[in-house]
Amino acid sequence: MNNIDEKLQPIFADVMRRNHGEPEFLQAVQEVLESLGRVVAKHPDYIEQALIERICEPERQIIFRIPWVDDQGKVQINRGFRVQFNSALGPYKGGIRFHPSVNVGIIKFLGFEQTFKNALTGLPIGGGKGGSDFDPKGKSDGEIMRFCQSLMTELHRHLGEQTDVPAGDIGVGGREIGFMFGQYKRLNNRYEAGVFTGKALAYGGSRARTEATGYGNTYFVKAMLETKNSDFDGKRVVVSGSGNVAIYTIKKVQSFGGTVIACSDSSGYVVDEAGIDLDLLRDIKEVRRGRIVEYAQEKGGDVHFIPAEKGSIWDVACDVAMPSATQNELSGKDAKKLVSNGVVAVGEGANMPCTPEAVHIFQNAGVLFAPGKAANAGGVATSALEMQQNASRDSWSFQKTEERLASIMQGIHDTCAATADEYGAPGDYVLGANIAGFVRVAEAMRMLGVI
Ligand code: NDP
Ligand code: 2IT
Repeated sequence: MNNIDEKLQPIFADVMRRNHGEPEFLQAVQEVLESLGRVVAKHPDYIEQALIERICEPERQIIFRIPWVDDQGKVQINRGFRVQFNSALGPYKGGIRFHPSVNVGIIKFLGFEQTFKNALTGLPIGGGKGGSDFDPKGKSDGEIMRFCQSLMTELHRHLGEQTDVPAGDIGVGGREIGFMFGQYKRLNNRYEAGVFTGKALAYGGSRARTEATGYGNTYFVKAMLETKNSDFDGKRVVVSGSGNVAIYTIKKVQSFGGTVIACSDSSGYVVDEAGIDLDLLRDIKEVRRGRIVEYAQEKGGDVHFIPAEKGSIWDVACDVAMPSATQNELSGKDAKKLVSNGVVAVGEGANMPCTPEAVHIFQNAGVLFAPGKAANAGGVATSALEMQQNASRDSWSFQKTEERLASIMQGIHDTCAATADEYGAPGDYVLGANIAGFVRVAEAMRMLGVI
């Protein structure tokens, strides 16, 4: 069963009927609807005007074939997706994910979350997400390029700086964005810098975009700790993953005086009680595209690697947990362990990394809990700053861009906290984020007629 208000039960039943077989999408919708009971009590017209039903239905879904030729000359086929979820606040905006687990339900859940996240930034961006079941692991640069070009040969017709603006996500970083933007530019014969974000500085990227998601989550957790007169200084922190979000979370936590003692990839995790050596981690992950076990092998001493099948990174005792790998990576069992080990704050760097049971356990135990759609919004917010720089043919300093990011994150924190207070649930950042994001999108949609 669920905790959805009875007035909203028919809406959820309909969403389940229309999207069966898409558990992640239903999980994301359920979580938002569980927060909206108090909103419809105040605004019955959201139900009368079918605003909630409309927000749960993507505006457009594109599914396409991606044929490409591997280094052996063999033809390979992958499936591509772009879900253009909601454009009430601006052009569709959201990343592209390359991972073998990608399917339409995963991209829909991400596009749905993105819609509210983008609304929370206060910037003019709608919500969308894309991806492919392509597995970039072990592929050569030439294979990655041919794949990205083939993907863009279809996707380009659906994009545009005023229409739909992708960026990176799991498996998509600067290299892939360069290949996709390059192909878009050829096909359209236009230097339309604002059609992609996460670009390299050399061709229209923004300073601090690479760092933005991890830095932003760290600013958000810092703001939560401050409400309890606390900070990162001297705290033991565990960050899962070792990709873009994880690496820059580790960097910012360290600069605030915290010690990150563990990180991971899909094969397992490493524990380094002295604090993760960021230069070594970045060399392994960003330069060599290696595996996390190499960190333990190269560090030696007390540093050890635990394979994924032998244990969970959430068994490591810590004060702050920042899951930054993937959806549903932190279970109810993991949450119980973290609570029994004394965790005080959790900030979701990834999208929906904690299962609903885990969220419940944290909130019931009084742990400060920041949901991804608020805590990891710094990435997309800085993407919007990149679009702003492209539109004005400008390039800001790192300091100016980071200051904007920090103030946006403080603003999102304060909005979530104030909304939770207003709706009678002080300290509930999940409720605050869901309501504040939803109301912004719903109000814009209402003014635009029946769209
Ligand atoms: P990366 O591809 O750079 O890194 C992903 C990391 O997570 C890798 O360490 C990867 O390990 C691990 N991982 C991925 N899938 C799984 C899995 N199924 N099981 C265990 N580990 C896994 O991606 P990002 O850092 O960009 O993204 C991480 C999360 O943050 C995602 O949820 C993404 O949606 C979210 N996010 C990203 C933003 C961005 O700007 N990049 C913005 C906001 C949210 P391995 O290499 O072994 O696969
Ligand atoms: O999940 C996300 O917010 C992202 N992957 C970043 C999206 C973006 O457009 O910068």
